[in-house]
Amino acid sequence: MIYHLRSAASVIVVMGTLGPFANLAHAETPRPNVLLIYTDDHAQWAVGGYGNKDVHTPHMDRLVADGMRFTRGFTKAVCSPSRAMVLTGLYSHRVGIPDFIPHGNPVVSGNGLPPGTSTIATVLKQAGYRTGLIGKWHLGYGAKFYPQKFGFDVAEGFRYIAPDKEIRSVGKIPFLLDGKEMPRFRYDKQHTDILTDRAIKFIENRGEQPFFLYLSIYLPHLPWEAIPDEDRKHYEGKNLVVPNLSRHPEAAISNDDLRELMRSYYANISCADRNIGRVLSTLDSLDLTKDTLVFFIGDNGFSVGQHGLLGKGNAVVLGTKDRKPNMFDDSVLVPFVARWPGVIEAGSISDVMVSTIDVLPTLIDITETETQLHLDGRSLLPILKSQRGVKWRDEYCDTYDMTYLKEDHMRMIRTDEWKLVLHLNAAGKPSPHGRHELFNLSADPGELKNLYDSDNFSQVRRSLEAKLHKWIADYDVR
Ligand SMILES: [Ca+2]
Repeated sequence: MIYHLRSAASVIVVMGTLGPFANLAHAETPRPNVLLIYTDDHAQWAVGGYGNKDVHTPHMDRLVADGMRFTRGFTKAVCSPSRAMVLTGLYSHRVGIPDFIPHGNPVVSGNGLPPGTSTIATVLKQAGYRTGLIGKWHLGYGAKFYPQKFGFDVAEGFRYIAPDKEIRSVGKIPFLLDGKEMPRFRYDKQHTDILTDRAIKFIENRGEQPFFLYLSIYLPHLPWEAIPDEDRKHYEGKNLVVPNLSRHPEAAISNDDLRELMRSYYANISCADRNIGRVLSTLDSLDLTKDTLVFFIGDNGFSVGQHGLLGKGNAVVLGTKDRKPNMFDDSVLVPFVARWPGVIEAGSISDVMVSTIDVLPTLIDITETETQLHLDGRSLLPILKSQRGVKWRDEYCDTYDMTYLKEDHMRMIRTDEWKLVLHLNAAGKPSPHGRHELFNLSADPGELKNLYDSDNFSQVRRSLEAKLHKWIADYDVR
């Protein structure tokens, strides 16, 4: 089912227009628990419930079967800005996080979510929820950026980008428990199993309040190591389907090696899936499933051979160290699933273009929280309730300012049929690191044929450019 909306609307307007539905939801299911499962570098194509026959994801597939699957769920092309968007309901340029925040860089390691920024946690805490983050934060490293400063009652995980090889084996980077570093924390099993133990404990200790749990799983982010055999066994000896590299002679890798990479990517996803299953079982055993709204979303997409790349918006050309700044669907399209028994029809599918910026407005709508926040996203509640005739956005625009590794400021507009991406330098001129792109997604969903310079499509290009420039002006993009 496809809905259309012509104009942007602030959350205040959305709340006003959706009042009756919100009241209905409130009366039927007052203040559900909210579980936001965020996997890391997880492309939409890498979930069984989205049609992948190779990957073993029975628990993600259960969420798809029992809830609503969005076929066009967008987010940012890399980690930190994606996390800013889902937590704040704002495009990441609004909070000054254009790219991932590297902890090894002394200049930018002082960056983070601006103190005082409202998040899902501050809003739901104000509404009476107990709030928790288990897992990855990646919105700043110093004490002023601790998750507790942004509404989280509980925060456990690692402050850094991703646990690396060391942390997986001997735990040299301290584990963070409630704002206190635990340098002697014992890593007796895979960190996702440890974090899931903590998530289950958070749910079991929920008390009388409804809870908001942001379960931010580090997988399947690189490096792909130390995954338990029980998660690898699904792929042993299997002739996994991999992208055809014949169109990408620049990719310096054999098909066998590419298949091995795919095996590792899938094993990491299955490890995440198994642990998601443990959390869902906890909800079942505590009789909380029907009272819990679950979002399952990837923080950004990923290519394992698509476009000849390995990675996301700052992917490398396979087998090389050359970076390819991009906003391909494989980098910005993610699994985006919502389950709320009794409210969301099981097995429903929506083709509207939604984004992680829509999550917080949805939660404000559902909980009827009074707020003066002006957010970029809009409430998904009428779509989740399969209301007919809902007006929705006709196009989705976003940016990705790649500022580390290689500089390229990308500006994207995507409709059902077309995608235009401008690649600019810091001065707004064409970037030396990427050509402007125009793809016909109906004829070329793999975004392989760039039509930007084709005279046959110059009218389409100009129309999209005009809309994109209007969005850039309306949303204060610099
Ligand atoms: Ca990521």
